Amino acid sequence: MQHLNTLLCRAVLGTLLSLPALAADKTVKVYNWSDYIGEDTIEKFEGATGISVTYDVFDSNEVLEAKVLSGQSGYDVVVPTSDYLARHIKAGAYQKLDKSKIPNWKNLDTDLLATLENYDPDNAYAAPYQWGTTGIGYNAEKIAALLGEDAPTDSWALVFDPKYASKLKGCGISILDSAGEVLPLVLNYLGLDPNSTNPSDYEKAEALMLSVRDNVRYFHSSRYITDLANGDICVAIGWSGDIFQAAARAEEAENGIEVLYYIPKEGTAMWADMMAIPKDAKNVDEAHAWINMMLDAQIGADITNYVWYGSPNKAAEAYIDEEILSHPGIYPPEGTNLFTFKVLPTKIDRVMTRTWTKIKSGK
Ligand code: N2P
Repeated sequence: MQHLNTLLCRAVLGTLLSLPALAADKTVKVYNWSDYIGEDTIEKFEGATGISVTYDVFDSNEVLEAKVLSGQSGYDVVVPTSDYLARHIKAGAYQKLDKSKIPNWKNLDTDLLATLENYDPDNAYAAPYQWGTTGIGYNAEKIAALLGEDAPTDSWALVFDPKYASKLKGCGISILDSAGEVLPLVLNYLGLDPNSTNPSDYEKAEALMLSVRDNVRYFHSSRYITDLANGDICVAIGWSGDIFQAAARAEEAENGIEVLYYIPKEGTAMWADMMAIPKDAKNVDEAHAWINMMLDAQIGADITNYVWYGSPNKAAEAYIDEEILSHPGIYPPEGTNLFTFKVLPTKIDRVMTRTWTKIKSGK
């Protein structure tokens, strides 16, 4: 009897101790872009799966790349842009996805998946998360006051032509801090191939950037959201959804600031950010559960409705606000002048990094 009691006691204790321990053991470490998820997405995932989430953010592919290529990212899911993804796949940085653990894969837009095969053949390593464009966000009132009728609010000239940029110096210009994001835009503005492999093209881009450098308040890839919303800067080269989020924040604050976004007529980059599982991931099942949940129609729509980036999820469209689906800045109409990033040779990559350092230091 005594023996049985001890056994029972052990069994009960064992259950009590091990169950919560097991639940607490289930975690997933996610590394995503800042300002890029729905308000309650993490909470919903935790509630539905019992997996707890460690969620860290970055604001540049370069920062993410350093971690991923070190082979010790410390994360289970990361979200590089498709051209960076391609490079990381070649370096052997990711594990293949097990699609049998991602039943929501069927929700994805098949045309988009076909395009993404340029970076990831057979879509073997990554699922699209959100996509968007890079463009210009500006404070409507300040630009009108400083440039009047002349304001080229349909062109990169607003920032890339010293004639205009010099007049905006005082109210504040910000530019994304990324060679890979900005140099292709400058090349494209100059009428050159945005994916040029000719080093002398980068000299031309450098010369143009140095001609406006003095007018630039800062290079940063996330701070502009708050600063545009508060009126601390008046122009930003930034990502579509981030600028719409700045506009929404200004509206909520009722501070009288109107933030607008445009895709310059000379053309811009359209990109997609991709969910992938690094080789060193410790929680591979949980990583698949995360990816699967992000591809749920309602969750996908919640994300887009909050961050105002395009959704790769066809099934989500039924739940996405009409205002977003019909917005030309989010779902650009046919005929919009758009290009995509290509994977460039390592040599050119180095040229870009050096060029960027020179531009930022102003020398
Ligand atoms: C979100 C920025 C994501 C877009 N803040 C960059 N590819």
